Amino acid sequence: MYKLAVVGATGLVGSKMLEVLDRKNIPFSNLTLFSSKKSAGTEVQFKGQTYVVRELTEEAAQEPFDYVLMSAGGGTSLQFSPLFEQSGAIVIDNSSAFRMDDDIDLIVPEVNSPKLNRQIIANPNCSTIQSVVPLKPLADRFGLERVSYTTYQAVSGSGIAGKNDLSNGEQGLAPTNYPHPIYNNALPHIDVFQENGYTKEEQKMIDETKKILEIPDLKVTATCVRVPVQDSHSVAINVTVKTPATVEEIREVLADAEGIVLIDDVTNNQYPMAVNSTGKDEVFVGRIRTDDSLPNSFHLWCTADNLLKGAALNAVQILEQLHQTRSESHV
Ligand code: 11C
Repeated sequence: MYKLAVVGATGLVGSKMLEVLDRKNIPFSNLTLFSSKKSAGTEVQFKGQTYVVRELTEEAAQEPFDYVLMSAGGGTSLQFSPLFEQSGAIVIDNSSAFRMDDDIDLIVPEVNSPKLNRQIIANPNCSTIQSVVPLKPLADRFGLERVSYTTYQAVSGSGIAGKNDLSNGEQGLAPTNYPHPIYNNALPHIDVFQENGYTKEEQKMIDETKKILEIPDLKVTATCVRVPVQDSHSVAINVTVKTPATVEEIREVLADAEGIVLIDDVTNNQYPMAVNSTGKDEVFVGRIRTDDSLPNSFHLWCTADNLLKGAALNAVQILEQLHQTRSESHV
């Protein structure tokens, strides 16, 4: 039985982590909830018990935990994750603070497993997670040459502030989180712009895809767009494979893959949609067709709940994966 801590327990992703833990069979004996000073003292119900959220301090991060689910932003993670690690915990961190460090595992359980050179495991970016789930079985079967992403990302990716901008915009109020109204609009701008003209979100998709799939020379590009959708990200994936494939073969591979639901029946107007992905664990894939402008190239349309598979669920699945590995090694 493990001692588990959830950091950022009152945020959108932290609350989802608790929701997912509630329905998963992970044996922990002791749960501690942490937040910033501002939210400390909040009472949270979990499995019929009331938990009072504690402020995360450097002292608290030196208490003995087995696992820490961390969803508190990059700065907090940089400060506290190494302290939890030094005290013996394995930290599963939802921020981007450590993702691209060479000794840090960046994990999507359907795709790869941790090597644990460090006891901090990074949970990838939400759009990247849902994209590599279908790309991995295609990489294994056909090899990958090039990937081009265009995303249609929900406002919940920006937390409560993003959701408020959309609902307030509907009432005619000015945005406070985004630089422009998101209501009735589409913003080709997620996270900050870099010198190369790409946003940080686009750069994360490019870099993280190569790291998770372990294909450093994969050609990847991305355009990330915020759309007026409350929950669930959609990604248009254009992929060039290395060996010839047919649409039927791509469908077969994806239909058999773990964590994917194929919805691809255009004669009956059936394809994945954000509204149908919300609240679901799987990644939904459809609109599979050839891209006739390039050899061996295909279009896929992929949706997933960005707070579940894109964040909280993936983090808890990493915990399950670790638990399973530990149980097997004790057999
Ligand atoms: C968004 N994808 O929708 C972002 C949120 O790399 O963990 C998550 C950012 C990240 O705004």
